[in-house]
Amino acid sequence: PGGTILGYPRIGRRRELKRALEAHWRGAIDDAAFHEAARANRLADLRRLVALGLRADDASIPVEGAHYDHVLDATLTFGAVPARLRGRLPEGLAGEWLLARGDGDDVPLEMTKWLDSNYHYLVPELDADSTFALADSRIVDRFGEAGEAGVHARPVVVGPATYLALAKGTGIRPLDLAERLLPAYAELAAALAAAGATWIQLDEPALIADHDDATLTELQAIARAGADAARAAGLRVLLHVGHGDAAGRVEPLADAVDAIAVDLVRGTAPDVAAAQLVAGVVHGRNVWRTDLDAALQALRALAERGPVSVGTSTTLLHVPHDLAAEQALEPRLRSWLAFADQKVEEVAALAAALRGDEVDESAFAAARASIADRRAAPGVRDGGVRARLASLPADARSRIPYPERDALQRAALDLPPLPTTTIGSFPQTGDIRAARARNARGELNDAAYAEVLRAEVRRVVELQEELGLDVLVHGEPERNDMVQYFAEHLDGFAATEHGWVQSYGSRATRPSILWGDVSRAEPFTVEWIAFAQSLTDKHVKGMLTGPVTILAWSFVRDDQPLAETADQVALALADEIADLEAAGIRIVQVDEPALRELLPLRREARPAYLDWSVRAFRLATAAAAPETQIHTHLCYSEFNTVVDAIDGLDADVTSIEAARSSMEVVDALAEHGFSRGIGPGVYDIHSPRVPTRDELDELLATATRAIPERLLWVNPDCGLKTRGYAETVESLGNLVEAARRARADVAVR
Ligand code: THG
Ligand code: ZN
Repeated sequence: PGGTILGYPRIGRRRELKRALEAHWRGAIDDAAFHEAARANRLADLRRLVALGLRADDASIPVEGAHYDHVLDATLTFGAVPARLRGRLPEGLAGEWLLARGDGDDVPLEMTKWLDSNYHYLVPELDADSTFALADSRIVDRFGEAGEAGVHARPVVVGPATYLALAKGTGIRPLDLAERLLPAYAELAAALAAAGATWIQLDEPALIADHDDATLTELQAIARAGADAARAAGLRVLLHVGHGDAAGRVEPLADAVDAIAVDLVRGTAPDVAAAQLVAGVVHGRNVWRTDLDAALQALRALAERGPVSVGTSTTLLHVPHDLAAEQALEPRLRSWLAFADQKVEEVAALAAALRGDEVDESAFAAARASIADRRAAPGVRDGGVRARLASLPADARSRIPYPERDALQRAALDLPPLPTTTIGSFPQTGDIRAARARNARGELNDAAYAEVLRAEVRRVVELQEELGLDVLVHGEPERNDMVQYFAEHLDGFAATEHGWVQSYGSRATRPSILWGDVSRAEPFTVEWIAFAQSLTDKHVKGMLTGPVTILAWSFVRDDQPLAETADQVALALADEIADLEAAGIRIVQVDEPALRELLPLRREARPAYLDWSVRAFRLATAAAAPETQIHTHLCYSEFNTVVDAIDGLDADVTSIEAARSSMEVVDALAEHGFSRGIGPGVYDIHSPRVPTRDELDELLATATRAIPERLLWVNPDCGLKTRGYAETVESLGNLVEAARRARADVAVR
């Protein structure tokens, strides 16, 4: 192919797929109507890709089009039903939704992050009795359907090495099931060939992640066998890895495939002369325009080594559909950006230039001008921000030693043993969302909207007092999304109107665009926290999002190291903390749920990441008075890889997810000798179930066995934003009682 992309957003330009999914789940549309909506969405995307300049006749256009998740599609395609549902998984959409969303006692497949992206996939559940066969025709059908749009497409499927590497095995090692799985890939390839397909794209990003040598060799062998199976059926194979440096990982596969798509934004080109190199020079993960001159130069250099074509560095799943939808974006900023559709045009322009025909000089000139303009634009470099960072005092990242702070805080805060608190957000009711939407449409004026929010804060504070919680929160009704809210109030950021990126299933976020030097013009959380504090004698926590999470959930400028950008965000947060303190707030929580998420896939890159991320957090928090208690919250359980970093954050209190893993993390912390305040979540907020008295007692007892009582806090796993009020009230009531019983036990001992 002349130019290609490795994947395209699937949720629809106006989130049509989200609407169809949720309508079907509500029962508002039937199966046929859902399928029709999903099909129309896929066909619209294919036509769009042709219009944008991809060739329709030579498998340049990928077709994937999952309803919910592409890993789930592989699970369904190969009939890999989890043991607990075997023999009773409903046919069709009902079965698909059962795996994706669960129903009653049938829990859904676990969801976890796709490599180092913000996309969450459904984890295959495999065991010794797992079998695989071509059980579902969706991949074949979608290839045929593309023909209706006049597109001879390239079907995409997760490759066997990656499918197994991302699976969870019970009683077996998933990779040991390769022999059983591969024939199912052969069946799929045969069916595609019979339907007229000429190429298949096997996504094998697992080849890029961190593995010991033996595992890497094994993954390579499985990927090769998958390619062999496809070729045996007469298909040509595009092996797509993406997600970092492919050099040293894919060379042994070069003779087994026809083309290899690699990420040249974050990696180097492997020497794969036997196969065509699909050079991923257009960034699939960010939204900045490509430097077309530099890309073309790189492509020409590669072309001297062997056959080359133009590609994106990864699928475009991780960027929004189309910049053209962003009419409210500041025009100058807009001129620096490329969303999925603009990236397709970049690929097409580069492909034409590489072929040597029809060089679109205007595209190259526009890219050149855009990059020069961005470099020189006001706000991209702010002298004040830079001067402040350059002249940080030597102690800007350290507080006095924890034991001294701890003594001061105990005296200042007067909290009971095993203090109870929540993570920050309370249920976002339909009323709040509706008021926000009406305010955005201009139907509810700002004063009236603020009154709705204040009424909610009042209700949340009263509720917490009634429940008897010790450290209160204001509930965050004013925040749409924790990162977006910050981006809207800090200089250097822009928000989009329609820039949705799928997070999981029907859910999406609109990542903010961090384009310039970051600073804070004026306080933006103080008014809310101070209002809540005025309603109670208990302490109200200030609630902030940490620098790493703000970066992780935004599209971040690519013209300086992340460490530098993180430090700028940190200083803006430090300013907010200072103002919270000045308003009388004694406890401030700085959340870093994404600390683990940004952790590089490759081990060798981790120390540098952990160093800058920890330093940024400390810069945000170290200027707080020693009496001010700094909390942080992290949203995951498997955190052995970052436990040193958590320690390095030097927060006074850290709350973490623990209930779902029955407090396993507590042992890891105890082993590590963690010596500051810790709140292992005793209640799993990801489920509407109300935790029982016995469960809470049991989890708290486990925690008190491993962690000194003087360090222990009692809190849920995470924020309550997605929960309903009824279950929240009941659960928190049980939590407070459990803490009281545990306190009594402690007093007896
Ligand atoms: N904020 C941001 N990024 C995130 C999370 C977040 N990434 C990781 C994790 N949390 C992803 N989880 C979710 C959970 C819910 C939703 C999105 C991501 C969600 N979205 C609404 C939807 O799709 O309908 C839209 C919300 C909105 O209006 O902004 O429910 O918390 N930045
Ligand atoms: Zn959380």
